[in-house]
Amino acid sequence: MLWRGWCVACTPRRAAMHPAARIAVTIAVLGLLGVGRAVAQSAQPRGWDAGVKAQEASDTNPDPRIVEISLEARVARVDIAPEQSVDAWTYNGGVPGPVIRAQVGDRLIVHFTNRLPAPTTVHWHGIRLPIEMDGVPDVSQPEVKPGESFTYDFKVPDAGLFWYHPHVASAEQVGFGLYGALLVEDPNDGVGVADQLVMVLSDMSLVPAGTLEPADAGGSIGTVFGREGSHVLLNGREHSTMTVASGAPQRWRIVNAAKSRYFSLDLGGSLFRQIGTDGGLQEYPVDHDTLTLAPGERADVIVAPSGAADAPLTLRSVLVYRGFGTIEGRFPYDDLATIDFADGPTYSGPPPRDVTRAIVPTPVTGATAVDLEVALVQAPDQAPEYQISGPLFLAKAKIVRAQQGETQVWQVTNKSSWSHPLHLHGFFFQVLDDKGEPVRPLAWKDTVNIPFDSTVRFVVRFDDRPGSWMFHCHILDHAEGGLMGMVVVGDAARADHAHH
Ligand SMILES: [Cu+2]
Repeated sequence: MLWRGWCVACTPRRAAMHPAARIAVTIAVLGLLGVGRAVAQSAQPRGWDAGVKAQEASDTNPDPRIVEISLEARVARVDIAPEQSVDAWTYNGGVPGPVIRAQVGDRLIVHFTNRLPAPTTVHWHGIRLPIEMDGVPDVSQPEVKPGESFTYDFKVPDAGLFWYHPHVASAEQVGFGLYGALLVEDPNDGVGVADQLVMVLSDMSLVPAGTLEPADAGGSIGTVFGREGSHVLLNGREHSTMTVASGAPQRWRIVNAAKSRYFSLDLGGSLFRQIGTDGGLQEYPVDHDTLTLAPGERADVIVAPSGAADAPLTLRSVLVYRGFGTIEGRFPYDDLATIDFADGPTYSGPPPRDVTRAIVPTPVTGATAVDLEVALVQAPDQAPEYQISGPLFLAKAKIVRAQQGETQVWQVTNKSSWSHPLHLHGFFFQVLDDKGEPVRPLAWKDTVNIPFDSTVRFVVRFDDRPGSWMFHCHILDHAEGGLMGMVVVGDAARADHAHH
């Protein structure tokens, strides 16, 4: 059996050792030339993912390197469980919105129309795009008002799983159902697992009458905790079923699109082999018993659940302790999906290969130190409020400045009693340990969890894309509640920054 696209990721050592590798390289090169490509074949029964798969966007552009789609935000009736439908806020009528698929380097054109009763925008989480396409109102574009349209048009420079969601009243709009996955594939990534499932994890809160719960439920306490939905969803359904071949490897591309909930996936003891994270493949695989994703984070994992036809597995999410009040008195897990095993022999094909990626550590020598502190403050007779502060900030504007090409080491200290997943727009970073060394395996991140009472460091290089880039907590209630700032990259920063 041949595994597709072995050439790009394989090491010279591997190619030299293994004659089969040379054949695979030749075939992959022929594939690039359009002579035919070695493609891993499905090991799953027909229709194995029909009960869980998300809708996909249709590309109307005949150019193979351009993906052109229409995206409409509108209120629509969706079924989140067999006995539960709700008028949600949707992209193209579904929750989640359609999976947008592109190949690395493609141009993506999205004709967006707002049919919601409120203004909105679309932010492309994790994509290293120009600021004009970043979807932040008043910073990169005006709000798209009801009835208006906006065309997003940019290249997707990196392979990985990304996602899209509004950046206007985001706690409300994401909570009401506005999010979708953007999968940028590298046909030569060498992973060689044909069966792939995009998983959008989220939740939604309904009042007993079956309508959406208002986004301000619970008042300022709800904001401080971060509101978690009453219905936990995998690709928009409260409970799904898939039927798989026992032991056959499959690739799951997972995004946590919930506005506050952390997910920690459990597959009944079956391992998650993580091969990638926010910004594509990581340096080498790591096995996990449970796979934890804070809001905004992504994981690329290989799983090979095995069992008998009469003994299904359950994919569930166990509670994650993200601070006081987040697990106490709550049911310890939520079931996401049942994994049934098809009749037939256990998979006997080759195991998936070790997927590696050469990532160069970003040099920290000469980097500018940016120290930030997150705290919960409460003035007398005022609601408690998250604040982010630091010596490089321009007081209340919460602005960090950077020159194009500048490398910064951010040290973020969380002095509050709850964890915060910090997301930086437009740029990837590498997480550092407490000695300033890069955390292994090396990986590109755009969202990192900062546990309560702890400090996280990361190194980021701001490239040649000037602009005002947001950073904020991806517990969207916290972002709306003040845990948000901005990095101004480029000319505007220069004068102010002479002392570096
Ligand atoms: Cu937060």
